[in-house]
Amino acid sequence: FFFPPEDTLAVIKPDTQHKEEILEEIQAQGFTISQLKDTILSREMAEEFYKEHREKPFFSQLVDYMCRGPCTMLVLTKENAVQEWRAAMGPTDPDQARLTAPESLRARFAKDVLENAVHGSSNTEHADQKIKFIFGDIGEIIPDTASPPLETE
Ligand code: DGI
Repeated sequence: FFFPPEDTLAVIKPDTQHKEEILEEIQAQGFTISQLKDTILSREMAEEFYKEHREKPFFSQLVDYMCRGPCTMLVLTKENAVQEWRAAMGPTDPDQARLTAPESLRARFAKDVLENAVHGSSNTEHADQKIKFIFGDIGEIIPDTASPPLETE
């Protein structure tokens, strides 16, 4: 069988002292980094990004954290990328992650349940939506104006 590769959105959140180790783990686990950029989210963008959590008591803290400094935004590509990246991150709360998934990124690098170092889409629909939101339509063809004109003989 051929399983087409899948995309997920991964975010290395602000203030992580472990960006290099996280990028190494991404490579070690065989994800292809299809897109990468460092971005400081505006408040409005952070609110939109986490709009599913608007009613949660921690929403404003979450938004403060997400726009405190640069995020590294990544599109990771692999067979079953959404689930595999969720597994690589481990549970939301690092106390739980250290018990149930001690090798996971959150067990190793999260500070607490809020400042938990990494984000990953929870399903393919969210992945497509958030990738568009952060990177725009990546299927779009950008004309290469630096190319020499075609020979027309
Ligand atoms: O998909 P996850 O990031 O694992 O978890 P989520 O979608 O339920 O929550 C999104 C983020 O909101 C999470 O990465 C950190 C924050 N958060 C989740 N649950 C709590 C929380 N922050 C606080 N302070 N307390 C929580 O219980």
